[in-house]
Amino acid sequence: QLRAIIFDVDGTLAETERVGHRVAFNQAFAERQLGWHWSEDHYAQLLHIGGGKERIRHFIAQGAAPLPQDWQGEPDLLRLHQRKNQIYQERLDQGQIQLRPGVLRLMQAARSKGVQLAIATTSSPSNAIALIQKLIGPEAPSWFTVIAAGDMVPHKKPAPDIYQFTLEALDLLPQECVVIEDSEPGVRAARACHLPVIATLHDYTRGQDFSQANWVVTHLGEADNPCTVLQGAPQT
Ligand code: XBP
Ligand code: MG
Repeated sequence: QLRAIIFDVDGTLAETERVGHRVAFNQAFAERQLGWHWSEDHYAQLLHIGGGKERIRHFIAQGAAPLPQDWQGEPDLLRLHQRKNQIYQERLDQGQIQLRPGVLRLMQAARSKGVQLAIATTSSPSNAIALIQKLIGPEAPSWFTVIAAGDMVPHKKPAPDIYQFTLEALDLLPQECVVIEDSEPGVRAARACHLPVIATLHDYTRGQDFSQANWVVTHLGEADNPCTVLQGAPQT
């Protein structure tokens, strides 16, 4: 019996990366006069690294990023990331980001049937909460039994930590839940915990390997915008 739906946030609830996080990273880089710019193609590759701080660290470690003379390492990186999140949340407030089809419908249907909702995201808790408050409503955080996010666990997706944490907090078995994800690292993280996964595709993750997902769909679908099932049999 289905007892909980666990949602990823970025790419799953909304397409936050292209017009949200990526633009915010670039603006924070420009403000700090770093001369760095993440194009859409480059960012698609960087998305394999979960977490904003980890993504910047990886970019620097690749050696292609010129560092200014006064760069202080980790404290500077943390300031840069904090500023990125501020810009991201301003963009959210300005209405630059919308929910994907079917997300709200599925949440409302689950709630009406007593199925719990949870969030398991690599993104910072403040970003996840700002997104659901802005796009669903100020009371929306109370819809979720668990909001597991960011640094609450030591290792980010594709490590299974955030899904393990969410399962323990829900106190449910994997087969009593279903996960909605949009990326290969996210699918791998959930499958490592034996959770069933529905992957909803979008342009940024379309080329990734979703062979581990139980179902792959174009999106969650609305009455006037039905989804297409690309992998796995729809359950009757
Ligand atoms: C999302 C991410 C995040 C966001 C930025 O992954 O990887 O890093 O890009 O978030 P998922 P922060 O959808 O699998 O959770 O900068 O707040 O870390
Ligand atoms: Mg995602």
